[in-house]
Amino acid sequence: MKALLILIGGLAMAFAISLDTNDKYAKMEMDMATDIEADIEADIEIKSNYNMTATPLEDIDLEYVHKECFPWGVHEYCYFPHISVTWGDAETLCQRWGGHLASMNSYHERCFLHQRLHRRPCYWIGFVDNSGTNTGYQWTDGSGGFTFWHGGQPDHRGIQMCTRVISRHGTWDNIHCWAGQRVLCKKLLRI
Ligand SMILES: [Ca+2]
Repeated sequence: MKALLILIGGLAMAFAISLDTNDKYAKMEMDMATDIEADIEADIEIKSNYNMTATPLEDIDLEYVHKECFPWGVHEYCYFPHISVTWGDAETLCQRWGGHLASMNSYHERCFLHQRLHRRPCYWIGFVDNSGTNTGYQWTDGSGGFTFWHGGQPDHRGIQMCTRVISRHGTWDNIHCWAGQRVLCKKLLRI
């Protein structure tokens, strides 16, 4: 009887492990499908969004413009999801708010912002190549040390010199600075 109980217990455990393993494989397959879908969406976004019309900053009532803000560590981030401005106007807007266009200085910071922006439109960030060589990108807030370009980016050397984050994918794409994009700002919190 004892041997029978041990056998039944063993079979039950093997069945449970098998189910758990199947769940893991199913989740891995689902994650891979999601990644491929996000890649396709990001590629479509890269090709379709270059000529988005920008609204001049002076035509926007900054007192009432919609923004959503949230803290993370010693910084506060604000994104402006309902306006579309040039990269230069976006940096000006962030400076008026007390910061700069957002920098991303670590993988954790990138992941955090990706979670916040996931499935929203593309946003300007503060990475600009004033050298026109595609090798001189610098953050407007003076920070550095991390990049997360989308595959094949940065491209169009000397023509696309400003950077946006592709929100669906969390990767970066350089585009024409005069294109209209949403705005993501970052500033140091006063503690
Ligand atoms: Ca590009």
